[in-house]
This record gives sequence, structure tokens and C-alpha cells, in this order.
Amino acid sequence: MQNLTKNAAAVALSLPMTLGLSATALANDMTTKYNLRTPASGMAESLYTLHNFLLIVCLLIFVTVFGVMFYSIYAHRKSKGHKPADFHESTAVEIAWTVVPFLIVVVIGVYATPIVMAQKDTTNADITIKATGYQWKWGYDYLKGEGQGIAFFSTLTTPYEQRINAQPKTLNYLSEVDNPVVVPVGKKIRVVTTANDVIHAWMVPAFGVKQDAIPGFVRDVWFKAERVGTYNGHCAELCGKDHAFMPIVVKVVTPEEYTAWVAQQKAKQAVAGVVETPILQLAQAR
Ligand SMILES: [Cu+2]
Repeated sequence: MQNLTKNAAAVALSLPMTLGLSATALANDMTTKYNLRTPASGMAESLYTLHNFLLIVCLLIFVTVFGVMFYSIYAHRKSKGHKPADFHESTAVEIAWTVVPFLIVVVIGVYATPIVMAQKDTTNADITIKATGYQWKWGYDYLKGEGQGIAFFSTLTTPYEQRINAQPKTLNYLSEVDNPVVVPVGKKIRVVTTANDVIHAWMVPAFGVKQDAIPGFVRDVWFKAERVGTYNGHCAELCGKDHAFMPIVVKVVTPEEYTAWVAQQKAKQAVAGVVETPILQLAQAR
């Protein structure tokens, strides 16, 4: 929370001033309003570099194609007495415009494939957490690793009054929940996604993670957060009228803080007597 507040304060002080926007217009972790989120994991870092590389490739193609086109229009214009050239059935040209794009695609493929493969490698995780999408909240079950057995729902806490402008919107507008997911820094976290009703998607841009949560199916994704802090995301699959109101908040803490949090959660469960897992509640509801 402290970090988020710090980030939010930094954002509030920097960008809005230069852009002439009010602080509330830049809610959440939008430190880079016109760019991807600042990466907080190695994967997000790779995706960010890949993204920039592809943009440069696009830019080079754009400049080359339009450069040749505008140069031709200008330098070989009719008023200077030029006659249109005839390229019909030119084998050389046809080979060139097949081979060049093919090579570009190969280069992109060689670069991107290992990253995509690494995204799918959810083996050897330190902690496995199941994220279940509900209309309209998330349920979390810590399935394996330190914290196993912890389960809770994570629900939006932004007051309704803010949504209807009866109250000023705060910096965490629509990105604040009662129970954030807590994970230790530098550990591989496997997130198993599924849903209870319709398709949702678990997305945290700063970790480079986005995975559909499909009822009746299990999908998984992983991340290893490299910086302590609070990161947010949102359901990324249109899932009904309150789709915008089921944010994801992940608190990355030090291993010691994580151990303390686990102990605190276990104590809470012991007091409650019953483990109120989303799975149990579902079973009881049926
Ligand atoms: Cu959803």
C-alpha cells in the first residue's frame, strides 16, 4: 500500500502537471500513460523489449515503403516527362516481395518464439495460487507452497458514490480491493485460472501476465515479481455488466513479510473455525 501510495504520489506530481490533467485523471499505476506499464518481472521486461523491437520493425517498413512511394511520385512525375514503368509479370519483383516479408517474419519468429515458450513454462513453481473468476469478483486459493490452504475472495472497495461522481475519485479508483493477493518477491508464482460462471481473464500488466479464466477449464500462467510493491490489473475479458469492477491487486512483499502474512491468515482461519474457501462455499451452495 505504501509503495502504491508513493507511486501514485509520484504520478500525481509529475505527468498531470505537464499534461495539464487533474491527478484523478491518472488513477492507478499509470506511470506511463502512453506506454506499457513499467515491467516488474523478467517476463514483462522481455515483452517490453520485444514490443519495442516490433515497433521499430514496423517503423522501418513504414518509412521504406512510403519513402519509395513518395520519392517515385515526386521524382518521376508526369510533368517531367516520365512514362509509367511496366512491372507486369516481373519474376524478380514477385520473388523479392515474397522473400523479403518471409525473412522479416522469420526474424520476428526467431526472436519471439523463446519468449512465448517461456511464458508457457509453469513448471517448478514455488507457490501455486488458483484464481477463480466470479461475476464480479476474484476468488483465490493458495494450493501449493508456503501459504497452502489460504483462501479468500477479493472484492472491489471503491465506493459506489465515486462511480456516480457523488464523491471525488481517488487515485486507486476501481483498482482497490479488500483482500489483495500477497506473494513473496523473487519466487516463481504459478497462477491457475478458472471461472465459476462466464469467461473472465486474469491480467497483471506489470508482470506480463494475461490468461483467460474459463468455466470448466483450467489454464495456468506464471510470474516472478522482481520488485516489492503493489501491482494492479483488471479482468480482461468482457464478462457482464460489472466487468469493470473486478480489479486484481497483487502485493509483492519480502519473504519475511510473506511468512508473517501467512501466519496471520492461518490464525484468522483458526479463529473462524471453518476454512471458508471459495471451493467449500461453492460446494455448500450446490
Ligand atoms: Cu470478469
